[in-house]
Amino acid sequence: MVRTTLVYAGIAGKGFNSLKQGMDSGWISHGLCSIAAYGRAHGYPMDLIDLRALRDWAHFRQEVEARRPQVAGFSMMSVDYNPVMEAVKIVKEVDPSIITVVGGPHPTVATEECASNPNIDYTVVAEGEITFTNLLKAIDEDRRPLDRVLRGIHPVLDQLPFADRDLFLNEWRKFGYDLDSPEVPFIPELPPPFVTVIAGRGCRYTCNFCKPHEDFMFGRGTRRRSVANVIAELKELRDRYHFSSFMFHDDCLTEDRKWVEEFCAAYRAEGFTQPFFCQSRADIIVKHEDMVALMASVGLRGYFIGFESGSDRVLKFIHKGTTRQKNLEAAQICKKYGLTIWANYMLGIPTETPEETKATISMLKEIDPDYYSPSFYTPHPGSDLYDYCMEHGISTVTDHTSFRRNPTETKIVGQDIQFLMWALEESKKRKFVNQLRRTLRAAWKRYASPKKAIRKVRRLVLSPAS
Ligand code: B12
Ligand code: SF4
Repeated sequence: MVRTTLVYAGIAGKGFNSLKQGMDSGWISHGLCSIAAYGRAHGYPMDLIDLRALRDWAHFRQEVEARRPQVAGFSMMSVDYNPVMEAVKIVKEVDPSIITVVGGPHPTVATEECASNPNIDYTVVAEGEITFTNLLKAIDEDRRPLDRVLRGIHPVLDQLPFADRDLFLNEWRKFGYDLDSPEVPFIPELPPPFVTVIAGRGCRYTCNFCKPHEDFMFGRGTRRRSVANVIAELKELRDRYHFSSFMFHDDCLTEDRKWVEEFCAAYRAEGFTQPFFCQSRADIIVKHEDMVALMASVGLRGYFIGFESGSDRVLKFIHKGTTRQKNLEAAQICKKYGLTIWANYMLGIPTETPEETKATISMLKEIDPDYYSPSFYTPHPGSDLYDYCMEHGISTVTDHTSFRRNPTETKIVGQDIQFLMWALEESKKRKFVNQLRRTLRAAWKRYASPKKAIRKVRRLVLSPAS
C-alpha cells in the first residue's frame, strides 16, 4: 500500500518551533485529520510532519529523508503558500519520485497558481477525503491520472470516520512536546484537556469579505452531521481524551436552531457537562434568545461573534446581515446569560471613513467584550470583496504572508497606518465604569465567593492562631 506523509505548514505567523504558543499554534487541522482517518480506514498508512514542531528547514529535509514516503500531501490556506512551496521543493530535492499533492482553501480558489508549479504533481480542489484516497488507489494500481487538477468529491459527513487526532498527537509527542491536552486551550473558560469538533461544513450566509470562498470548498449552504453522529464522536473523545472542555469550529453552529435544540437535549441526556464555545451571529442571537438560554443551560460558556463594524453603512456594504443596534442587543443577551463574548471585528474595511472606524470603536466600548479579536481588513482570494479590491486596484498585498489578518500592516491603498494603529488601541480601551465593574467582579470571584469565604472561615476557625 502506498505510504503517505501529510504536511501541516502553519508557520506563516509564528515560525518554526512554535507549538503551544497560542491559538494557531496548538490546534489540529481537521482537514488533514479527516483525510488521514479516511485513508487509514482504506488501508493506507499515513503519518504527519507538522512544521510548527520542527527546528528549521534542515530539520524538515532530515524528516523527509528518514521517512521517504511515496506520496506527500500538503494542506494550504493562502497564507501558507510560501512555506508549502519551500516544502515541496525540498521534498523533490530529496527524491523527485515522491508524488506531491496540495489541497485546502488556497488550491481550491487559486488552482492555477498551484498547478503551474512543476514541483506539485497534483492539485486537489475542494474536499479531499475521497479524491485523495482514490488517487492513492490509482497510484497503487499503477494507473496515475493524467489530469494534474483533481476535483474533490463532497462526502456524506455521517459516513466519514471521525477525525484522527492521533495524527497530530503522536507527531507532537515524538518531538518531545508533553501534552496534558489533545489541543492547546487558549482561555481559562475552556480548561484542559481541550478538543475541537466540527459538526458541519459550509455556511449559508453571504458576507462578502468571506464568501463565496467556502461555497467552492463545501458547496452552497451547510451540510450538517446528524446530532447522533456528533454525540458519538464526543463520547469517543470523552473515553479517549477525557476532555474537560471543547469548541465547535463550525462557521455558524447556531444557524439551524432545530439542530441546536436536538443537540442540547442529547448533550444533557448523555451526561455531558463540559463547557463549550461556538461561533454565532448577532442577528441570530437577537432573534433566538430562547435558544441562547437553552445552550447556556447545557454548558455553552461563550460565543465568538463577528460584530465586524459599528457603522450600519459598512455592515451593509459587507453584506453582514446585522446592524449596530443588533450587535449591541446581542451583547446584552450574552451578558444576561453569563456568556463570554469573543468579539471579532475589522478596521480599515474598503470605503470605510475615519468616522465609521470611530463608530466601530464606540460600539466596542458599548459591547465591552471579554476578548477583543481585531483585524485589519485583509482581502482573501475567493471572496467577493477581494474581487472588488482587485477590480479597483486597491489591494496592497504583494506577498502571501500578508494574507494574515493580524493588525500589523494595512492591506488597502491610501489607508493611514497611524490612524488604524490608534483605532486598534482605542477599540480595546474599556470605559472606566466597565473596567471598574470587571475588577470588582474578579476580586469577588477571587476573594469573596461563597465557597472561598466558607473555606476561609473554616480555616480561621480550625486554626485561630494563624
Ligand atoms: C478552524 C479554522 C482555523 C483555526 C485552525 C486552522 C486549521 N489548522 O485548520 C485557526 C484559528 C488556527 C485558523 C487560523 C487562520 N485561518 Co482559519 N479557518 C478555520 C475554519 C473556521 C475551519 C477549518 C476547518 O477545519 N474546516 C473543515 C475542514 C474539514 O476543512 P479543511 O481544513 O479545509 O480541509 C478540507 C479541504 O480543504 C481539503 N484539504 C485540506 N488540506 C488538504 C490536503 C490535501 C493533500 C488534500 C488532497 C486536500 C486537503 O480536504 C479537507 C477535507 O475535506 C476555516 C473555515 C472553514 N469552515 O473551513 C477558516 C479558514 C480556513 N481560515 C482562514 C484564514 C484566513 C485563517 C488565518 C489566515 C486568519 C489570520 N489569523 O489571519 C489563520 C492562518 C493560520 C496559519 N495557517 O498560519 C480562511 C482561509 C482563506 C484562504 N483563502 O486561505 C478560512 C477559509 C476562513 C475564511 N472563510 O476566511 N483557522
Ligand atoms: S463571515 Fe461567517 S457568517 Fe459570514 S459568510 Fe463567512 S462564515 Fe458565514
